[in-house]
Amino acid sequence: MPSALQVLNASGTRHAAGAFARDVIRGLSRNPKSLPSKYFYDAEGSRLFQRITELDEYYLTRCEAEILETHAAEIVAAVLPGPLRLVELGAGDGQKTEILVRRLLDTGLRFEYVPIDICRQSVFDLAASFHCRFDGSLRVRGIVAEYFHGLASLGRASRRPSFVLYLGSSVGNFSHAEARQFFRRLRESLRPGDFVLVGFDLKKDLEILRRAYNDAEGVTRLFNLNLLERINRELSGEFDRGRFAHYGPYNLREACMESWLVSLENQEVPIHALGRSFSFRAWEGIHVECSHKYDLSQIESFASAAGFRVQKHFFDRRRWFADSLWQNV
Ligand code: AVJ
Repeated sequence: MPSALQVLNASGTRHAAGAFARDVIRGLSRNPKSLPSKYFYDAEGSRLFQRITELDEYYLTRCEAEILETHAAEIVAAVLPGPLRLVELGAGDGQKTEILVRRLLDTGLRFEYVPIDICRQSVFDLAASFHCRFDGSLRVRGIVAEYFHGLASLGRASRRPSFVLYLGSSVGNFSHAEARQFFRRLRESLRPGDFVLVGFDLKKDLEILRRAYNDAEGVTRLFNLNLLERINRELSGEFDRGRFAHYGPYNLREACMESWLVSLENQEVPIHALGRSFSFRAWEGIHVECSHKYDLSQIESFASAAGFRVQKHFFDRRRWFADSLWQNV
């Protein structure tokens, strides 16, 4: 296969600006106010998330890297003789993916790597760096799109079996109902025999969880505040970040870490591109994220409800995180 680098915009990104405006109006009109987590990831937000993954407190990324380092050979053996296409949903900087890519290449397999992400910058950087690193042996086709638009743009005609990576416990941002629907749609967009590897953060000591989302350096706080900054940048908002605090408690009922931005005073914030202002009472919160924590029975019920067969769960040595390998049967 010739070496190639391609970055495509799948349909669905064209109306992105309009969708952001609509979702901001909708979210800030709710009670309690909320903003969708997917808007964290503009260029600045993706950069801040990268910094989070390097924090001592944020164990998730290191646990998953350990899982992939330890079990790459077994994971690769389980998906052979395929795949001819390695798809990654929400690729980030690809550090963890590199481990699997090397293993797959070591088997002599020639395949295509397809990172799909809504952050244009992430896809460009990742596609370029993988293209350089594996020059000649890996075909890279980056797609800037929401996941299902990206998957649909791959085309159903191809005869290539796929291996889809959905790492990092990104699924944690979905409610359980949304996650069930997500996995069902994912299975519908795959062919029989295709594999998926899904990362899930596991339930654990609440103090470890609390620290992971309330780091001493305050990077998580900046990550959350970037959502308001993004409204300022893209919709001419007038949020003053000094007037909002970060609050990150664990919700036991839902088994998720919650992130809130809390208004420190009564305030009125104009968002000029929307032609209106939003008022905040002192101590009123904007809910910006849920990061769900799972146990194995939940993971297995997600898989079976969507029509996947669980091949195996892979763990780090502390069992803080799981990568679960499923096959579309
Ligand atoms: C990228 C969604 C997996 O929920 O742990 C990190 C995002 N938020 N710190 C997570 C995040 C605050 C992260 N995910």
